[in-house]
This record gives sequence, C-alpha cells and structure tokens, in this order.
Amino acid sequence: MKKRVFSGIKPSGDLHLGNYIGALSQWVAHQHEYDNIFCIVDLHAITVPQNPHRLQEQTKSIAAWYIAAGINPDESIMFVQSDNPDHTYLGWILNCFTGIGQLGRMTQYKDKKEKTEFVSVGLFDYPALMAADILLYDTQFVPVGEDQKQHIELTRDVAERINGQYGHIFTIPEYMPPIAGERIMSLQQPDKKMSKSESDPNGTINLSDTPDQIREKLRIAVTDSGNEIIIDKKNKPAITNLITIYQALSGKTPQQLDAEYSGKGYKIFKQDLGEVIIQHLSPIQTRYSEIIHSKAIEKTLTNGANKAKEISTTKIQQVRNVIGISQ
Ligand code: AQP
Repeated sequence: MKKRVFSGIKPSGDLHLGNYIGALSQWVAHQHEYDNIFCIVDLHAITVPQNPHRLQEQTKSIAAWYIAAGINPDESIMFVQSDNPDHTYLGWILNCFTGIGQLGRMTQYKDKKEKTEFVSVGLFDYPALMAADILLYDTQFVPVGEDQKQHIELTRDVAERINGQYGHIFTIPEYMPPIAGERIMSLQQPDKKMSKSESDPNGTINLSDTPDQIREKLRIAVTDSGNEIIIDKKNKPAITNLITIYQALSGKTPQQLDAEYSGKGYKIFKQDLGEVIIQHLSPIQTRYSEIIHSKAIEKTLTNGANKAKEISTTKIQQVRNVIGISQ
C-alpha cells in the first residue's frame, strides 16, 4: 500500500518560486510514489485580512497552478479545505490538546503578528488547524518548505499527547524536505524568506511573471560583495539563494555550476538564471492559461472534497468515540 502524503498552500496571494520549489514541485516529483491529498487551505488564508472576491479568485487560481504544474486530479485528491468541515471540527478538538505556550513559540506567528494590525486568535491558533489537516488523513509524510517544519513538530506533539491519553488514534506524520530549496529567500532581502505577503514585489518571482518581469527582477536582485558564484550561506546569502534556485530548477549540482560560472561574475549568472526560470515556467504558464477559465476545475474540487470527506469521516468518528462526545 502506498504511503499517504498531505500538503497544502494558502490562497493568500500569487504563487511564487518559494511555494513552487519548496512545495508544489516536490509534490509533482513524488506524485506516483504516494497516495496524495493536496489541499488549498483557504481557512488558513483568512487568519489575516483577505478581500472576499480576491480570495475566491486565488483559490481557483491555486487549483489551476496545481494542475498546470503537473498534479493529476485523477491520481491525487485535490480539494479546498473549507469544503470539508471535518477540518474545523477536528481543529477545535485539537485546540483543547494544544498548549498556549507552544503556539506562542511558533516563529511564523511571531513574524506575522508584527506585520498585521489586528492579530486574531486564528493567526495564533492556525498550527492547530494545520495539525487537523494532517492528522485527519493518517498522513505519513508532509512535503512542505522548511518554514513549516516547526508546525509539523507541533502536529506530532499534539498527536502523541492524544495517542498517549486515548490509545493509538493518529498516525505520527513526518516532515518531507524538498530535494533542493528548503527555504527560498527574497531577491531583495536575502535574510527574509520569499513570501506572498512580502511588501516589495521585486523580492518575489511569481509563477505568473512574464519573461520581462523575471529578467528585470533578476537584474536588480541584490548580490553580495565579491564576484564569485559560490555557496556560502553566512557570508554570501544573496548569491547562495540564487544558486539554490538555479539548482532546484535545472537539476545541476553546485560543482557543475561552479565549473560553468567560475570567473564569469554575477551579471552573466543572473542573466542565465533568468532564462532557466523562464524556460522552466513557460510550459506551466501555458497550461495554466488553458485551464484557468475552465469549469472543470470546480468539478475537480467538488469531487476531491467528496473523496476527502469519505476518508476524514471515519477519523472524526473514531476521535468522537474515544474522547466521549459521540452519542
Ligand atoms: N520561501 C519559501 N521557500 C520554500 N518553501 C516555501 N513555502 C512558502 N514560502 C517558501 C512553502 O510553500 C508552501 C505553501 O505555503 P503557504 O502558502 O501555506 O504558507 P507560507 O509558508 O506562509 O507561504 P507564504 O508564501 O509566505 O505566504 P504568506 O505570505 O501569505 O504567509 C509551504 O509548504 C511552505 O513551506
């Protein structure tokens, strides 16, 4: 039997290369090996203010990017989180087994609360909902970027706490790291991760960017002092980030890149990287534009939600029974 994989992306903005390299491309690479469930986690998106119309558009857009990047909905379950209320149901129960202290230590919460005027309980509590997303489906592996690793650890702790109290209910999930590019950084601030909510649009390469936009963002991407193309996270974070993107999209090793670019300098490297990104994204963008207006996406998501519910219903019943809230 294939092992179960669960992952998701928030429809909180346009998908960028960090989401693609850290998550989506990994899902596609491993798609045939696992029994996959891929979610569009809209309930996580509303932990910060969202425009309702834009949120709906982005939800559909993310589903289209999943398919355009290579997720096959006949092979993998694909659905929108809010279409399966079992997530919020289990989320509430897990709240009651999650410590306030542990939630307060989540670095993503600490970062995000600085960026938003109104800090909601949802923003604080979202790792408990994420734990529910994962635990509902007996997930074994969670392929996400490194920024989410702490949330997987919290999920494991909560599951172990409940299993310890009530017997084996939940499968303990494991973090599945990306093959390359656990954390893609901003092109403008290499000490900050590339993010949908980044305020400087030049720091982020979106999957929808045109070739000219990509070339320009690369041209003005910050670099480090010196001129060598070498990986050195501490002293050369900007060029290290660009090398990571190059590696992830081209499959080339650091040694190959070193041989290819030795003595050539940043300008040529950045120009070539721009072309690598453009070539990689071009077929995905073409496929995206072919499907984004199709009604088939809604149908795919409805079917996906039904299949997801079939699996999660059993888990909810099991949890209700053991904690004593079933009739
Ligand atoms: N910079 C990144 N490098 C590698 N992986 C990344 N991911 C996000 N940014 C990077 C991975 O993308 C998946 C989906 O993330 P998400 O949308 O659910 O949440 P996020 O991590 O908070 O993403 P953003 O882009 O930073 O969104 P905002 O700004 O709205 O919060 C996850 O697997 C994540 O690890």
